[in-house]
Amino acid sequence: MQINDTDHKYIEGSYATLKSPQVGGVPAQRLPEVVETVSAMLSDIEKNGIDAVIKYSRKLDGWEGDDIEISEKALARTGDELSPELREALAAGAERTRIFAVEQREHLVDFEKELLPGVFVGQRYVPVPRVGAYLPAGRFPILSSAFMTVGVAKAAGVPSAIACTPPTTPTGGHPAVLHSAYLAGVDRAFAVGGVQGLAAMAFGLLGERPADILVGAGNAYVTEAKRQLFGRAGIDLLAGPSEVAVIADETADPEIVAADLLGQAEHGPQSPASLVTTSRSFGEAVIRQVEKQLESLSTNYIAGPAWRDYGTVYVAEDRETAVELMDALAPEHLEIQTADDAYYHDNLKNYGSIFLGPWSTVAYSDKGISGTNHVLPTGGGARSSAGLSVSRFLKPLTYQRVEKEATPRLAKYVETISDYEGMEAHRATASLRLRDYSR
Ligand code: HSO
Ligand code: ZN
Repeated sequence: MQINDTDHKYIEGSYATLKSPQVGGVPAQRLPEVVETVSAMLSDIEKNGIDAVIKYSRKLDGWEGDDIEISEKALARTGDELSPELREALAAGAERTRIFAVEQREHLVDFEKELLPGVFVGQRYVPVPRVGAYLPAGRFPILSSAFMTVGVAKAAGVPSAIACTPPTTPTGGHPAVLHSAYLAGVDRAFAVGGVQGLAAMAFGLLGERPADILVGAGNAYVTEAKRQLFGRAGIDLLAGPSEVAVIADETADPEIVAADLLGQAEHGPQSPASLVTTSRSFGEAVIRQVEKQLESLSTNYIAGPAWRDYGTVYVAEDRETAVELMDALAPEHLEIQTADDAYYHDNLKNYGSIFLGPWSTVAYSDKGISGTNHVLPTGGGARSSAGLSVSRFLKPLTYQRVEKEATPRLAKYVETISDYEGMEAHRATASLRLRDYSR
């Protein structure tokens, strides 16, 4: 909920106060102009193929090269341009994200059960064959994106994970973004961005069959392209502006809480940052700290408007109300800094990823350093969905195997139900088996 008067960023929090269209932040915007531009580009690319892809890349991104593919050799050398410190940090992020995803993979178990004598049913996790990942390099190059998309897909056992990233030079992609893709185990990488990059993967214009699923965040055009391509390919989720929310009480440090709010407000001028606190004086202290930190922040031009327009402090009368409020907000990232973090962890149900205790902070996961995925639902999407994880790249395929002896236990019921439904051909599939069984 937006309070326009910056001196009064408070509302007495209760579920009723949240019944506003701003709950959970601003959903991914669908401006008619964006919808139309994307739709025209997709039809053009579908009809004219790779030539149209290159045409848009030249026109929109200033591409001047010939081959949009980053060769295997060039990919392997992407680290050469980076400092040893950055290389080490990225290697740690790639490895930790992989370890977490492999652990998740191990908890997805295949099974087979004998449901009835002679009726065997089961489930096998099978990786999606072809993944197309989008790696943004816009306002900020988000270096860990490749770990979360390509790296997690590879940990799931996906055979082909290719990536597209905007050209940041006339003939190539962003070196650190490409290095992250290399560390994540990308199969092929291409310097082509935006709608044209996604379309190239979805329509199979890169010498690969069409991608089965498109993953990764981007700007409003990229998000709209994913929306329009959904159906032809699967998608992970539609990401809106990044969000942060904190539940903190008077045992927390206002300076730390303020820093963590600004830490995500920095993503964009529409990024919501919300504090839910059981202490009004603590809320006031955080507001003072935010204002103070904004004064010297180099990204004040982004985080400042975000805080003014989408920053909120809710004062909840007790922890039950705090939980209710936060579940209604359903934020992408949620930090808990209270005297009883376990209570909140046990009771909260709607968030993308939670950060427990004053020593945990969103950026640890954002940068891939604490291993969990940062592709998470925004705009209240966390009410129904979790974020990207290894399970999104693995399909729980089911099967059944019926032995002859089990025929009467199945066929009779199917005959009865089919008769009632009036579906004679269905009935026949059971009746014929019953006939053969009795022969
Ligand atoms: N907060 C973004 C991810 C990120 N931010 C990475 C900085 N680096 C979406 O979860
Ligand atoms: Zn972030």
